[in-house]
Amino acid sequence: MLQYHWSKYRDSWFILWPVHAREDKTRHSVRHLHHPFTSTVYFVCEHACYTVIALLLLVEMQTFSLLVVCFAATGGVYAHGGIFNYTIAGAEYNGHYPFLLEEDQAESIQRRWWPDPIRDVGHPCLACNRGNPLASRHPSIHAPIRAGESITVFYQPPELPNNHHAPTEWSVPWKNEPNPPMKPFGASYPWPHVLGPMTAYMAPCNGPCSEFDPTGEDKVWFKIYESGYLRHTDPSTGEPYPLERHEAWNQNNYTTQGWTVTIPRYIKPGNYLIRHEIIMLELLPPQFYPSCGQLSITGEGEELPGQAFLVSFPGAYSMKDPGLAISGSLYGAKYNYTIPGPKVWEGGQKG
Ligand SMILES: [Cu+2]
Repeated sequence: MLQYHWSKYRDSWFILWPVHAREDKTRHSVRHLHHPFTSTVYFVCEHACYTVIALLLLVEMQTFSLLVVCFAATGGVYAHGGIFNYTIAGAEYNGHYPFLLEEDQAESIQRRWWPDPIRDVGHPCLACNRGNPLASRHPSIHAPIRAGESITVFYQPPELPNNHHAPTEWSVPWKNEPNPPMKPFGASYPWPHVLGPMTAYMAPCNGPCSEFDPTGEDKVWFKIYESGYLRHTDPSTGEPYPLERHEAWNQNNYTTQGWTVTIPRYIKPGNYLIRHEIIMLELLPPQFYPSCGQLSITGEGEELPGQAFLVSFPGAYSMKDPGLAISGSLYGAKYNYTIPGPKVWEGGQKG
């Protein structure tokens, strides 16, 4: 039996594990944070087992310390997150909620997604994620927006309907998928990650986006937004926050308040996919959380990026990219970070 400490931090339950204790990197459900005040490694509970423990511990919190014996137990239940709602040119759109059956939901602008992350730069669903069970079709709705207007996305899960039906079968669309994949937590599970870059890409659908496949070797994607390491100064030290600190990343703000991206001002009108992506760098391999929404863009622009800005998914990333190779090693890393992928297309901002 081992001694653990529990604490509530950023609305998540954490377990404090002595730093010399066993480090199990094979279990994704565990993530590590280096506490600034103690030489202790935090392991975040993402298992249902721990949710039960956490509830039990609510009673015991005053003691701030107790014995836990089932830490090694692994459930099959994971939960992560993604974009649940969009505000596009001032109009609100529900996303396609992954913890509800596809046929139980109204049409959405969002392609069906899966909160369990993608962990491979070569994953065939890296472009637009995948459903669980897999989506049987793409949405037909496109959100209207003028070039130069903005889109805000929200990672807070909505309340579940009382009598919702959760999926009962799991999809394993690829050999490297975890088995079993995520089982939805619904509204009980807010976005849990902080450390890593945020990027947004677009791809022209050249017709209805419901008939457009943006995956594979075709270089159709270009980046319109990126935010990585902020290099903000820690007032208590006068030094930049290191990469392991929440304050060093924009996720710290946007995934709770909404993340706003502006459509390039002079982009050529038409139907486009917009792909928001957060990469989680705390573990190796890194975790990719892409999500795609369908837009119908109007405006007077005529611009599209040149070949140098275009990438494919998969294909845009390599584990040799410095911004991905660093995953799992943020602690003690230097004060810089290189966001993976192509340069942001600035063309829409000229004029
Ligand atoms: Cu996660």
